[in-house]
Amino acid sequence: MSYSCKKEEFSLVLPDEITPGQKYGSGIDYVDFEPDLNCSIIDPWNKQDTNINLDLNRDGIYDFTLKRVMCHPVFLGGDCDDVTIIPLMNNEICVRSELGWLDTLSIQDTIDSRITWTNKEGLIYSYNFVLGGISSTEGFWFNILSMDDKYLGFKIIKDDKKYFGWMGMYADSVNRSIDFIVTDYAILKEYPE
Ligand SMILES: [Ca+2]
Repeated sequence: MSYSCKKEEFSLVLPDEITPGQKYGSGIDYVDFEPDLNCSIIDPWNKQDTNINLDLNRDGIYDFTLKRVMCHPVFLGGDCDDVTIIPLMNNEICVRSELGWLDTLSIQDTIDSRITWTNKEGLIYSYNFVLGGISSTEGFWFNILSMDDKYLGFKIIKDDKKYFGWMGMYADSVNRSIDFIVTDYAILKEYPE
């Protein structure tokens, strides 16, 4: 005797690329942050570091951490301020060349397997000033001053599948400091064919 089990046939499709800033289309999950995210240090006299954990595919597991660390204001040797993004688990971010600086992507670019990925901490902004010495500013984002202009590329790896995505970010000058505002994001998802 043989049994046959009739299974309902439907297959899921996962796109293998996304355009920076793309909000609509099959397999696109778009989220507008309300309010926007700002990894800023409110009171550097009291606390010199802060971070924001992000669960972008909303599965209850953090995917990336935005991090900021400053020198204590009383530190007389100079001034420092670092903003980075840390991929968690096996996730990755798009960087430009060997610098490890987070890349600024625009709508002409394509986020897919061919761009440069790393699962190491990526630099968004680094400012250093040594009293009586030289100041240095690093990163590609501090002069991105308008919204909906540049995007960071990310990749979440789950169950051996790659879910590409982007986040919109811009720099906002506040007094002598710079805030990095994350406005929205989109991530690929599987959808029925
Ligand atoms: Ca997650």
